[in-house]
Amino acid sequence: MYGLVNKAIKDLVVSNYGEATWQEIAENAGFEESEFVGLQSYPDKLTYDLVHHASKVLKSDAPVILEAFGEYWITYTAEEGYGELMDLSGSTFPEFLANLDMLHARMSNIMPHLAPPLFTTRNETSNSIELEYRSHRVGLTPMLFGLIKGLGKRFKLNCRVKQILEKGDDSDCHVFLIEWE
Ligand code: 1DX
Repeated sequence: MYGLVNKAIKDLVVSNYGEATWQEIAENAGFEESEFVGLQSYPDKLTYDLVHHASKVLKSDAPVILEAFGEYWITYTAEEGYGELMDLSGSTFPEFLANLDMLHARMSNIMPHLAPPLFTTRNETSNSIELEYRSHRVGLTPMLFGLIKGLGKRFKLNCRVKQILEKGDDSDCHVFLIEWE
């Protein structure tokens, strides 16, 4: 994944636990450089290792960290220069969700190593929507809960997210039911 992802993980850890805690996590994960380069592509394994070692050091389950990280990603990227990209992706919450592939296609044009998941929306009502999520990465559905909640907050909505389908033998996608007031 692009270094921006690892930078966001670092930023989340440093702002909540301080630089020393981050140093311990980075060292345990075998990351020896002092910084990540946001626009450089890194092996996915590094990101998984960072989450794994953050989980050990912070004594918190990996899914909890992934969910917090997903929520953080929305505000972090908005502040790191991708706010306009997000503004262009929809003026309402359901519209943004429906445009996720377009957002990723825009990024892929300039970031050829982007390996984004695929999203489809379905069964939209006035206060709910279902989101299909297909990824070639495993284990990241907890992050999706945080991403969706963080995105809802960006639209000043408090939403509930529940997973209604797990990827399995019969399906290649995870499905989330998203509801708001
Ligand atoms: F619900 O892979 C709301 O590297 C959502 O299964 C979900 O392959 C918002 F640095 C800049 C850059 C770069 C900006 F320039 C990405 F390169 C992308 C900013 C998306 C905002 C996907 C990140 C692939 C890296 C992936 C979970 C789970 C998608 C992370 C969240 C808005 C983004 O994102 C999986 C990669 C951006 C950028 C957004 C993503 C890669 C998402 C969302 N993804 C790179």
